[in-house]
Amino acid sequence: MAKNDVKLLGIWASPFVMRARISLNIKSVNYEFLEETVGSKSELLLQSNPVHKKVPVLIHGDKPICESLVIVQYIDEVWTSGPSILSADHYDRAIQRFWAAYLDDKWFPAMRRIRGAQGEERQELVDQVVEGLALLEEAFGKYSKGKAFFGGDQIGFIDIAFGSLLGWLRVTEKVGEVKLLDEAKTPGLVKWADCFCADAAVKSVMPETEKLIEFSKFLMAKMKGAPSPKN
Ligand SMILES: N[C@@H](CCC(=O)N[C@@H](CS)C(=O)NCC(=O)O)C(=O)O
Repeated sequence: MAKNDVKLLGIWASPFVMRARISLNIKSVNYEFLEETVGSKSELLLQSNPVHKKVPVLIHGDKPICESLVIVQYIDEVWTSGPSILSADHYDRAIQRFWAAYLDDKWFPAMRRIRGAQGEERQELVDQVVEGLALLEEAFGKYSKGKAFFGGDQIGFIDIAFGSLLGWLRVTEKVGEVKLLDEAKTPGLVKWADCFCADAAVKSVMPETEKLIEFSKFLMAKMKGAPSPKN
């Protein structure tokens, strides 16, 4: 596949964009990364994702594919010669999609609200996120079967869906001064997070926590016209 046949519209700090990048790395697909400018949407983005106008968008040849989890599944189905991301078993695939949907619909929205919340609302969000991590710890024990990843020996669909959120989890822990991934309560996930971030497919695209913190400050100050920090 020529490099120009695959393009990815994204923003370096986006956890959703990271899912596509990790998947392309797993499959050893060359691609061109087209960085969007925060606060303005390129013509190509508006044309490629007219419904949500969000990144990531994968452009394969001249065909756009939107929504990070759809993109990961597309990559898995198209580049079959690389390691599989979803299981071959139908039930296991359903379970993997279930947890990815839980992360996107429930867990991540609660986690991202912690930093801006206060008092009782904040405590409720922290409790919700910690409860979710306990469920994920249990799921990890069940699906990893003693191996490093939810997907077993190699990174799979739940690993990508969840692992891409780790950078922003760390930002919340640091800026929000709250411990979420805890060695005592979620020892399996703590170990899993280390393995995930150390994996060759992830290392080059997982931003440093300090850079994400800078970026989140920039987002908050965006109205004042601060320049965008680059990865
Ligand atoms: N559900 C989408 C979420 C994508 C998303 O929220 N992307 C953000 C960047 S992290 C975005 O493009 N935001 C721009 C906007 O909301 O206008 C996915 O999984 O791809």
